[in-house]
Amino acid sequence: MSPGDAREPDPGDDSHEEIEAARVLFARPAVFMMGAVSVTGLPEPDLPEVAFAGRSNVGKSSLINALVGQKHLARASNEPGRTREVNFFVVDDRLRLVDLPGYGWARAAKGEVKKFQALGRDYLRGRPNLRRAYLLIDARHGLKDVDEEPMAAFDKAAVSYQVILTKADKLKPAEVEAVRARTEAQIAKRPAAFPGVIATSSEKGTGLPELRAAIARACGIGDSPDAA
Ligand SMILES: Nc1nc2c(ncn2[C@@H]2O[C@H](COP(=O)(O)OP(=O)(O)OP(=O)(O)O)[C@@H](O)[C@H]2O)c(=O)[nH]1
Ligand SMILES: [Mg+2]
Repeated sequence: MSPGDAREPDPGDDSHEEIEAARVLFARPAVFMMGAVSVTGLPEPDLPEVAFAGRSNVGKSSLINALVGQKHLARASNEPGRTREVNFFVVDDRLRLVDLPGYGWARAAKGEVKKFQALGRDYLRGRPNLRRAYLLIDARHGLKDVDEEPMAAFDKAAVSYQVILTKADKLKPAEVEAVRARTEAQIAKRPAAFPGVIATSSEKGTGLPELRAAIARACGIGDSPDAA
C-alpha cells in the first residue's frame, strides 16, 4: 500500500489492531457486579452484555476467568451445577460478561435446579442489551442432543449466538479442527447462529485473543468497521 492510500484492505475479522485493542480492553479491571436469583433482580440494561451458556461443567465460568486473566473471579468447579445465579462481571465499566447456570444435568431435577435453569432461559429470552450469547460445547463431544433445546430457543427468539468449543487442550490440534469444521457445518443453516466456531482452551489460552476481539466487536467497542 502506498502511504497516501488511507483505506486499508478489509482484513475480514480479527485484524491485528482488533486483537490488540481487545487484549488491552480485557486487561483493564474486571469486577464481579452481582448475582441475580430472579429476572426481577437483574441489573439495569445500561451496558452491552454477552452471556455464556452451555451444559453444566462445559467450562463457562473458567472461560470468563481466562478471558479476564483472573483465576477466581467466577466460581468454577468440577461439581456440576456450580453456578446457580446469573452472575454479572463488568469489564472496564464498558461491557458485562454474564455467567449462566448450566443445563443438561439432572434433567429430571425438580425444585431448586429447575428454578435456576429456568432463570438462565428467562435471562436469554428477554434481555434487550444482550449483544451475543456464546453457546459453549465441549470440544471432545461436539454438539449433543441436549444442545438442541437452547439453539432452538435462540433461533426462535432471534438471539444472536456463536458456538465456542471448550477444553481444546484435551484433544490433538487436528482433532479440534475436525470437530470445529463438523460443528460449523451443523450450525450453518440455523437462522440465529453467527457463522464461525472458535476453539478455546481456558487452560492453555488457545482462541482467547480471537474470542476477546469477537466480544469487543459484538459490543460495538473499538474501531472495527462494523462496530459503528
Ligand atoms: N483441561 C481443561 N479443563 C477445563 C477447561 N475449562 C474448564 N475446565 C474444567 O472443567 C470443570 C468445569 O468448569 P466450570 O468452568 O466450573 O464449568 P461451568 O460450565 O461453569 O459449570 P456449571 O457452573 O456447573 O454450569 C472444571 O474442573 C474446570 O477446571 C479447559 O479449557 N481445559
Ligand atoms: Mg459455572
